[in-house]
Amino acid sequence: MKAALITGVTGQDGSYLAEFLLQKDYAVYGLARYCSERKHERIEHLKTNPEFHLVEGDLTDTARINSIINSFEQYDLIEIYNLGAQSHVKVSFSQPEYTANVDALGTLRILEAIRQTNFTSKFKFYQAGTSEMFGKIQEPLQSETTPFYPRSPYGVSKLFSYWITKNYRESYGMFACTGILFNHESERRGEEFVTRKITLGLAEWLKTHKPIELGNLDAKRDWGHAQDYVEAMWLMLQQHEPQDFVIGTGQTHSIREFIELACSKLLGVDGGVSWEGNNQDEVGISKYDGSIIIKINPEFYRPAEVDVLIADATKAREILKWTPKISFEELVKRMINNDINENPVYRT
Ligand code: NDP
Ligand code: GDR
Repeated sequence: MKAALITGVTGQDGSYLAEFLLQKDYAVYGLARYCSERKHERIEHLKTNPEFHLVEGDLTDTARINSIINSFEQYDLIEIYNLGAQSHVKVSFSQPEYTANVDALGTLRILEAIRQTNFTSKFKFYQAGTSEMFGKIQEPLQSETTPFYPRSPYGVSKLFSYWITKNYRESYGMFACTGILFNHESERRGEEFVTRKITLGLAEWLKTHKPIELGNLDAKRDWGHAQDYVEAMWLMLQQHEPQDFVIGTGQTHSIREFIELACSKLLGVDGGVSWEGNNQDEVGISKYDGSIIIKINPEFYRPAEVDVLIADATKAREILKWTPKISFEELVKRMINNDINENPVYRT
Protein backbone atom coordinates (compact mmCIF):
# COMPACT_ATOMS: atom_id res chain seq x y z
CA MET A 1 0.00 0.00 0.00
CA LYS A 2 1.63 3.23 -1.12
CA ALA A 3 0.50 6.76 -0.55
CA ALA A 4 1.65 10.17 -1.68
CA LEU A 5 1.12 13.45 0.12
CA ILE A 6 1.38 16.49 -2.15
CA THR A 7 1.59 19.88 -0.50
CA GLY A 8 0.62 22.59 -2.98
CA VAL A 9 -1.76 20.22 -4.75
CA THR A 10 -3.93 23.12 -5.93
CA GLY A 11 -0.98 24.68 -7.77
CA GLN A 12 0.29 24.09 -11.30
CA ASP A 13 2.73 21.28 -10.48
CA GLY A 14 0.59 19.75 -7.74
CA SER A 15 -2.28 19.19 -10.13
CA TYR A 16 -0.13 17.49 -12.79
CA LEU A 17 1.68 15.42 -10.17
CA ALA A 18 -1.61 14.24 -8.62
CA GLU A 19 -2.81 13.05 -12.03
CA PHE A 20 0.52 11.33 -12.66
CA LEU A 21 0.54 9.49 -9.31
CA LEU A 22 -3.11 8.43 -9.55
CA GLN A 23 -2.24 6.74 -12.84
CA LYS A 24 0.49 4.89 -10.96
CA ASP A 25 -2.02 3.60 -8.38
CA TYR A 26 -0.98 5.71 -5.41
CA ALA A 27 -3.51 6.80 -2.85
CA VAL A 28 -3.00 10.53 -3.32
CA TYR A 29 -3.50 12.99 -0.46
CA GLY A 30 -3.41 16.66 -1.37
CA LEU A 31 -2.82 19.37 1.23
CA ALA A 32 -4.96 22.42 0.51
CA ARG A 33 -5.44 25.57 2.56
CA TYR A 34 -8.82 26.46 3.89
CA CYS A 35 -10.37 29.17 1.76
CA SER A 36 -13.81 30.79 1.86
CA GLU A 37 -14.63 29.52 -1.60
CA ARG A 38 -13.71 25.89 -2.09
CA LYS A 39 -12.99 26.16 -5.76
CA HIS A 40 -9.84 24.40 -6.77
CA GLU A 41 -9.96 24.84 -10.51
CA ARG A 42 -6.85 22.81 -11.34
CA ILE A 43 -7.93 19.73 -9.38
CA GLU A 44 -11.72 19.91 -9.54
CA HIS A 45 -11.80 16.97 -11.96
CA LEU A 46 -9.89 14.76 -9.49
CA LYS A 47 -12.34 15.15 -6.63
CA THR A 48 -14.55 12.28 -7.81
CA ASN A 49 -11.62 9.85 -7.91
CA PRO A 50 -11.89 7.56 -4.83
CA GLU A 51 -8.08 7.42 -4.54
CA PHE A 52 -7.80 11.21 -4.30
CA HIS A 53 -8.23 12.83 -0.88
CA LEU A 54 -8.09 16.51 0.02
CA VAL A 55 -6.58 17.26 3.40
CA GLU A 56 -7.05 20.73 4.83
CA GLY A 57 -3.96 22.35 6.31
CA ASP A 58 -1.35 25.07 6.06
CA LEU A 59 2.43 24.80 6.00
CA THR A 60 2.68 27.47 8.70
CA ASP A 61 0.71 25.29 11.18
CA THR A 62 3.11 22.95 12.98
CA ALA A 63 0.49 21.02 14.96
CA ARG A 64 -1.58 20.34 11.87
CA ILE A 65 1.45 19.19 9.87
CA ASN A 66 2.39 16.82 12.71
CA SER A 67 -1.06 15.31 12.86
CA ILE A 68 -1.24 14.84 9.07
CA ILE A 69 2.16 13.14 8.94
CA ASN A 70 1.17 10.84 11.82
CA SER A 71 -2.01 9.78 10.04
CA PHE A 72 -0.07 7.77 7.42
CA GLU A 73 1.09 4.89 9.63
CA GLN A 74 -1.20 2.36 7.91
CA TYR A 75 0.79 2.67 4.64
CA ASP A 76 3.95 0.72 3.78
CA LEU A 77 5.43 3.59 1.80
CA ILE A 78 4.64 7.30 1.90
CA GLU A 79 6.12 9.70 -0.63
CA ILE A 80 5.87 13.34 0.34
CA TYR A 81 6.18 15.97 -2.37
CA ASN A 82 6.62 19.36 -0.75
CA LEU A 83 5.44 21.68 -3.51
CA GLY A 84 3.52 24.14 -1.33
CA ALA A 85 5.08 27.59 -1.38
CA GLN A 86 4.62 31.30 -1.80
CA SER A 87 6.18 30.84 -5.22
CA HIS A 88 6.15 34.34 -6.70
CA VAL A 89 9.62 35.94 -6.66
CA LYS A 90 8.40 39.56 -6.82
CA VAL A 91 5.84 38.96 -4.05
CA SER A 92 8.65 37.64 -1.86
CA PHE A 93 10.19 41.14 -1.80
CA SER A 94 6.98 42.67 -0.40
CA GLN A 95 6.19 39.70 1.91
CA PRO A 96 9.63 38.37 2.90
CA GLU A 97 8.73 37.09 6.36
CA TYR A 98 5.64 35.23 5.21
CA THR A 99 7.61 33.77 2.30
CA ALA A 100 10.30 32.50 4.67
CA ASN A 101 7.71 31.07 7.02
CA VAL A 102 6.11 28.97 4.28
CA ASP A 103 9.03 28.28 1.93
CA ALA A 104 11.78 27.74 4.51
CA LEU A 105 10.18 26.82 7.85
CA GLY A 106 7.35 24.91 6.15
CA THR A 107 9.94 22.42 4.89
CA LEU A 108 11.52 22.10 8.31
CA ARG A 109 8.09 21.45 9.87
CA ILE A 110 7.50 18.49 7.57
CA LEU A 111 10.99 17.03 8.01
CA GLU A 112 10.80 17.32 11.76
CA ALA A 113 7.32 15.79 11.82
CA ILE A 114 8.63 12.83 9.82
CA ARG A 115 11.62 12.44 12.12
CA GLN A 116 9.41 12.38 15.21
CA THR A 117 7.18 9.53 14.01
CA ASN A 118 8.10 5.98 14.93
CA PHE A 119 7.86 4.99 11.24
CA THR A 120 10.35 7.46 9.73
CA SER A 121 11.84 4.85 7.40
CA LYS A 122 8.53 4.49 5.55
CA PHE A 123 8.81 8.05 4.20
CA LYS A 124 10.50 9.44 1.13
CA PHE A 125 10.63 13.23 0.90
CA TYR A 126 10.90 15.44 -2.16
CA GLN A 127 11.65 19.15 -1.77
CA ALA A 128 10.74 21.57 -4.57
CA GLY A 129 14.01 23.41 -5.04
CA THR A 130 14.54 26.01 -7.71
CA SER A 131 17.00 27.54 -10.16
CA GLU A 132 16.36 30.81 -8.26
CA MET A 133 18.90 29.44 -5.75
CA PHE A 134 21.57 30.03 -8.45
CA GLY A 135 20.31 33.61 -8.88
CA LYS A 136 23.37 35.67 -9.80
CA ILE A 137 24.94 32.79 -11.64
CA GLN A 138 28.45 31.68 -10.74
CA GLU A 139 28.88 29.42 -13.79
CA PRO A 140 27.47 29.79 -17.32
CA LEU A 141 25.62 26.45 -17.02
CA GLN A 142 24.17 25.52 -13.64
CA SER A 143 24.53 21.97 -12.34
CA GLU A 144 24.33 20.25 -8.94
CA THR A 145 27.86 21.49 -8.15
CA THR A 146 27.38 25.17 -9.09
CA PRO A 147 27.65 27.52 -6.08
CA PHE A 148 24.41 29.23 -5.08
CA TYR A 149 23.77 33.00 -5.01
CA PRO A 150 20.04 33.66 -4.46
CA ARG A 151 18.71 37.13 -5.33
CA SER A 152 15.34 37.30 -3.53
CA PRO A 153 13.75 36.38 -0.21
CA TYR A 154 12.13 33.53 -2.17
CA GLY A 155 15.49 32.22 -3.39
CA VAL A 156 17.03 32.55 0.07
CA SER A 157 14.10 30.70 1.67
CA LYS A 158 14.34 27.89 -0.86
CA LEU A 159 18.06 27.66 -0.17
CA PHE A 160 17.32 27.12 3.52
CA SER A 161 15.01 24.29 2.48
CA TYR A 162 17.69 22.78 0.25
CA TRP A 163 20.21 22.73 3.11
CA ILE A 164 17.80 21.53 5.79
CA THR A 165 16.72 18.69 3.51
CA LYS A 166 20.36 17.72 3.00
CA ASN A 167 20.97 18.09 6.73
CA TYR A 168 18.13 15.73 7.68
CA ARG A 169 19.35 13.25 5.08
CA GLU A 170 22.89 13.29 6.48
CA SER A 171 21.97 13.57 10.17
CA TYR A 172 19.15 11.05 10.39
CA GLY A 173 19.60 8.91 7.27
CA MET A 174 16.24 10.04 5.91
CA PHE A 175 15.34 9.52 2.26
CA ALA A 176 15.10 13.22 1.48
CA CYS A 177 16.16 15.03 -1.66
CA THR A 178 15.78 18.28 -3.55
CA GLY A 179 14.93 18.68 -7.21
CA ILE A 180 16.50 21.90 -8.46
CA LEU A 181 13.95 22.67 -11.13
CA PHE A 182 14.29 25.42 -13.70
CA ASN A 183 11.23 27.37 -14.86
CA HIS A 184 8.39 25.23 -16.11
CA GLU A 185 5.15 26.56 -17.43
CA SER A 186 1.91 25.20 -18.85
CA GLU A 187 -1.68 25.92 -19.68
CA ARG A 188 -2.22 25.83 -15.90
CA ARG A 189 0.50 28.35 -15.03
CA GLY A 190 -0.55 31.02 -12.50
CA GLU A 191 -1.71 34.21 -14.19
CA GLU A 192 0.92 36.44 -12.53
CA PHE A 193 3.93 34.61 -13.98
CA VAL A 194 5.33 36.21 -17.08
CA THR A 195 4.58 33.49 -19.65
CA ARG A 196 0.91 33.14 -18.72
CA LYS A 197 0.57 36.88 -18.36
CA ILE A 198 1.74 37.12 -21.98
CA THR A 199 -0.49 34.39 -23.41
CA LEU A 200 -3.57 35.56 -21.50
CA GLY A 201 -2.68 39.17 -22.33
CA LEU A 202 -2.50 38.34 -26.04
CA ALA A 203 -5.93 36.70 -25.89
CA GLU A 204 -7.27 39.88 -24.30
CA TRP A 205 -5.39 42.07 -26.82
CA LEU A 206 -7.09 40.22 -29.69
CA LYS A 207 -10.46 41.24 -28.30
CA THR A 208 -9.81 44.73 -26.94
CA HIS A 209 -6.34 45.86 -28.13
CA LYS A 210 -5.43 46.53 -24.49
CA PRO A 211 -1.59 46.48 -24.28
CA ILE A 212 0.16 44.03 -21.94
CA GLU A 213 2.24 45.80 -19.27
CA LEU A 214 5.51 44.05 -18.39
CA GLY A 215 8.83 44.70 -16.64
CA ASN A 216 12.25 43.46 -17.74
CA LEU A 217 12.07 41.89 -21.21
CA ASP A 218 15.74 40.94 -21.36
CA ALA A 219 15.86 38.36 -18.57
CA LYS A 220 16.48 34.86 -19.90
CA ARG A 221 14.99 31.67 -18.57
CA ASP A 222 15.33 27.94 -19.23
CA TRP A 223 11.65 27.10 -19.81
CA GLY A 224 10.12 23.63 -20.00
CA HIS A 225 6.63 22.17 -19.64
CA ALA A 226 5.41 21.23 -16.14
CA GLN A 227 4.11 17.83 -17.25
CA ASP A 228 7.66 16.70 -18.04
CA TYR A 229 8.96 18.06 -14.74
CA VAL A 230 6.56 16.24 -12.41
CA GLU A 231 7.80 12.96 -13.85
CA ALA A 232 11.34 13.95 -12.83
CA MET A 233 10.14 14.54 -9.25
CA TRP A 234 8.74 11.02 -9.08
CA LEU A 235 11.86 9.49 -10.66
CA MET A 236 14.02 11.07 -7.93
CA LEU A 237 12.07 9.22 -5.26
CA GLN A 238 12.38 5.88 -7.12
CA GLN A 239 16.21 5.82 -6.82
CA HIS A 240 18.00 3.57 -4.33
CA GLU A 241 19.81 6.52 -2.74
CA PRO A 242 18.42 10.01 -2.12
CA GLN A 243 20.23 12.55 -4.29
CA ASP A 244 19.65 16.07 -5.55
CA PHE A 245 19.12 16.70 -9.26
CA VAL A 246 19.04 19.69 -11.58
CA ILE A 247 16.10 19.56 -14.01
CA GLY A 248 15.91 21.82 -17.07
CA THR A 249 16.17 21.86 -20.86
CA GLY A 250 19.65 23.37 -21.34
CA GLN A 251 18.22 26.13 -23.55
CA THR A 252 17.51 29.70 -22.60
CA HIS A 253 15.22 32.35 -24.11
CA SER A 254 14.49 35.96 -23.21
CA ILE A 255 11.05 37.26 -22.30
CA ARG A 256 11.26 39.19 -25.58
CA GLU A 257 11.78 35.93 -27.51
CA PHE A 258 8.81 34.36 -25.74
CA ILE A 259 6.66 37.31 -26.83
CA GLU A 260 7.91 37.14 -30.41
CA LEU A 261 7.18 33.43 -30.68
CA ALA A 262 3.78 33.80 -29.01
CA CYS A 263 2.85 36.63 -31.39
CA SER A 264 3.93 34.67 -34.44
CA LYS A 265 1.89 31.66 -33.25
CA LEU A 266 -1.06 33.97 -32.73
CA LEU A 267 -0.81 36.25 -35.73
CA GLY A 268 1.03 34.04 -38.21
CA VAL A 269 4.63 34.29 -39.44
CA ASP A 270 3.99 37.58 -41.23
CA GLY A 271 2.28 39.02 -38.18
CA GLY A 272 4.26 39.14 -34.98
CA VAL A 273 5.75 42.05 -33.15
CA SER A 274 8.38 44.71 -33.84
CA TRP A 275 10.16 46.78 -31.18
CA GLU A 276 10.50 50.56 -30.93
CA GLY A 277 12.02 52.85 -28.28
CA ASN A 278 14.36 52.06 -25.41
CA ASN A 279 14.21 51.08 -21.76
CA GLN A 280 10.96 52.21 -20.11
CA ASP A 281 9.75 53.78 -23.36
CA GLU A 282 10.07 50.61 -25.36
CA VAL A 283 6.91 49.28 -26.99
CA GLY A 284 6.08 46.13 -28.92
CA ILE A 285 4.04 46.99 -32.01
CA SER A 286 1.82 44.62 -33.94
CA LYS A 287 3.18 44.07 -37.45
CA TYR A 288 -0.37 43.11 -38.28
CA ASP A 289 -2.12 46.43 -37.64
CA GLY A 290 0.45 48.79 -36.04
CA SER A 291 -1.20 48.91 -32.62
CA ILE A 292 0.70 48.56 -29.33
CA ILE A 293 0.80 45.03 -27.88
CA ILE A 294 3.47 45.44 -25.17
CA LYS A 295 4.25 48.40 -22.89
CA ILE A 296 6.82 48.65 -20.11
CA ASN A 297 5.59 49.34 -16.59
CA PRO A 298 8.46 49.77 -14.09
CA GLU A 299 6.14 48.48 -11.37
CA PHE A 300 7.04 45.01 -12.63
CA TYR A 301 10.81 45.49 -12.24
CA ARG A 302 12.38 43.67 -9.26
CA PRO A 303 14.74 45.11 -6.64
CA ALA A 304 17.29 42.49 -7.72
CA GLU A 305 16.98 40.53 -10.94
CA VAL A 306 18.12 37.09 -12.05
CA ASP A 307 19.44 37.84 -15.53
CA VAL A 308 19.95 34.44 -17.07
CA LEU A 309 19.56 30.76 -16.17
CA ILE A 310 20.58 27.65 -18.14
CA ALA A 311 20.44 24.15 -16.72
CA ASP A 312 23.07 21.48 -17.09
CA ALA A 313 20.84 18.46 -16.45
CA THR A 314 23.44 15.84 -17.41
CA LYS A 315 23.09 14.01 -14.08
CA ALA A 316 19.31 13.64 -14.51
CA ARG A 317 19.79 12.44 -18.08
CA GLU A 318 22.33 9.82 -17.03
CA ILE A 319 20.87 8.56 -13.75
CA LEU A 320 17.14 9.23 -14.00
CA LYS A 321 17.10 8.74 -17.80
CA TRP A 322 15.05 11.94 -17.85
CA THR A 323 14.86 14.30 -20.80
CA PRO A 324 12.15 16.87 -21.53
CA LYS A 325 9.71 15.81 -24.27
CA ILE A 326 7.89 19.10 -24.85
CA SER A 327 9.95 21.74 -26.71
CA PHE A 328 9.91 25.49 -26.06
CA GLU A 329 8.01 26.02 -29.31
CA GLU A 330 5.41 23.40 -28.41
CA LEU A 331 5.05 24.92 -24.92
CA VAL A 332 4.31 28.37 -26.36
CA LYS A 333 1.92 26.88 -28.91
CA ARG A 334 -0.03 24.97 -26.25
CA MET A 335 -0.32 27.99 -23.97
CA ILE A 336 -1.42 30.27 -26.81
CA ASN A 337 -3.97 27.75 -28.13
CA ASN A 338 -5.36 27.21 -24.66
CA ASP A 339 -5.77 30.88 -23.85
CA ILE A 340 -6.98 31.97 -27.25
CA ASN A 341 -9.58 29.25 -27.41
CA GLU A 342 -10.60 29.95 -23.81
CA ASN A 343 -10.58 26.23 -23.49
CA PRO A 344 -9.66 25.22 -19.95
CA VAL A 345 -7.54 22.11 -19.91
CA TYR A 346 -8.16 21.18 -16.34
CA ARG A 347 -9.49 17.85 -17.56
CA THR A 348 -7.34 14.92 -18.60
P1 NDP B 1 2.07 27.46 -7.59
O1 NDP B 1 2.27 28.85 -7.13
O2 NDP B 1 1.22 27.21 -8.81
O3 NDP B 1 1.46 26.59 -6.39
C1 NDP B 1 1.84 26.81 -5.07
C2 NDP B 1 1.00 25.92 -4.19
O4 NDP B 1 1.40 26.12 -2.82
C3 NDP B 1 -0.50 26.24 -4.24
O5 NDP B 1 -1.21 25.02 -4.15
C4 NDP B 1 -0.72 27.06 -2.98
O6 NDP B 1 -2.02 26.98 -2.46
C5 NDP B 1 0.25 26.33 -2.04
N1 NDP B 1 0.55 27.12 -0.84
C6 NDP B 1 0.97 28.40 -0.77
N2 NDP B 1 1.12 28.78 0.51
C7 NDP B 1 0.79 27.71 1.27
C8 NDP B 1 0.71 27.49 2.67
N3 NDP B 1 1.00 28.45 3.55
N4 NDP B 1 0.32 26.27 3.11
C9 NDP B 1 0.00 25.29 2.22
N5 NDP B 1 0.04 25.44 0.89
C10 NDP B 1 0.43 26.64 0.42
O7 NDP B 1 3.51 26.85 -7.80
P2 NDP B 1 4.04 25.77 -8.87
O8 NDP B 1 3.09 24.68 -8.97
O9 NDP B 1 4.49 26.49 -10.09
O10 NDP B 1 5.38 25.27 -8.15
C11 NDP B 1 5.36 24.19 -7.23
C12 NDP B 1 6.58 24.29 -6.33
O11 NDP B 1 7.77 24.22 -7.13
C13 NDP B 1 6.68 25.57 -5.52
O12 NDP B 1 7.28 25.23 -4.29
C14 NDP B 1 7.62 26.44 -6.33
O13 NDP B 1 8.28 27.35 -5.49
C15 NDP B 1 8.55 25.39 -6.90
N6 NDP B 1 9.16 25.67 -8.18
C16 NDP B 1 8.38 26.03 -9.25
C17 NDP B 1 8.96 26.21 -10.48
C18 NDP B 1 8.17 26.61 -11.67
O14 NDP B 1 8.76 27.07 -12.66
N7 NDP B 1 6.85 26.43 -11.68
C19 NDP B 1 10.43 26.03 -10.68
C20 NDP B 1 11.13 25.63 -9.48
C21 NDP B 1 10.50 25.45 -8.28
P3 NDP B 1 -3.19 28.01 -2.92
O15 NDP B 1 -3.78 27.41 -4.17
O16 NDP B 1 -4.11 27.97 -1.74
O17 NDP B 1 -2.54 29.34 -3.15
P1 GDR C 1 10.52 33.60 -12.07
O1 GDR C 1 9.22 33.67 -12.99
O2 GDR C 1 10.74 34.85 -11.32
O3 GDR C 1 11.63 33.11 -12.95
O4 GDR C 1 10.09 32.48 -11.00
P2 GDR C 1 8.36 34.91 -13.53
O5 GDR C 1 7.57 34.37 -14.66
O6 GDR C 1 7.65 35.59 -12.43
O7 GDR C 1 9.50 35.91 -14.06
C1 GDR C 1 10.40 35.54 -15.09
C2 GDR C 1 11.13 36.77 -15.59
O8 GDR C 1 10.20 37.62 -16.26
C3 GDR C 1 10.45 38.96 -15.87
N1 GDR C 1 9.23 39.76 -16.06
C4 GDR C 1 8.07 39.59 -15.40
N2 GDR C 1 7.68 38.68 -14.49
C5 GDR C 1 6.41 38.75 -14.02
N3 GDR C 1 5.99 37.83 -13.15
N4 GDR C 1 5.54 39.72 -14.43
C6 GDR C 1 5.90 40.67 -15.34
O9 GDR C 1 5.11 41.53 -15.69
C7 GDR C 1 7.22 40.60 -15.86
N5 GDR C 1 7.90 41.33 -16.78
C8 GDR C 1 9.11 40.82 -16.88
C9 GDR C 1 10.88 38.85 -14.42
O10 GDR C 1 11.55 40.04 -13.99
C10 GDR C 1 11.77 37.61 -14.48
O11 GDR C 1 13.06 37.96 -14.86
C11 GDR C 1 9.42 31.30 -11.42
C12 GDR C 1 8.54 30.86 -10.24
O12 GDR C 1 7.73 29.78 -10.68
C13 GDR C 1 9.39 30.40 -9.08
O13 GDR C 1 8.56 29.83 -8.08
C14 GDR C 1 10.38 29.35 -9.57
O14 GDR C 1 11.20 28.92 -8.52
C15 GDR C 1 11.23 29.91 -10.69
O15 GDR C 1 10.36 30.30 -11.75
C16 GDR C 1 12.21 28.88 -11.26
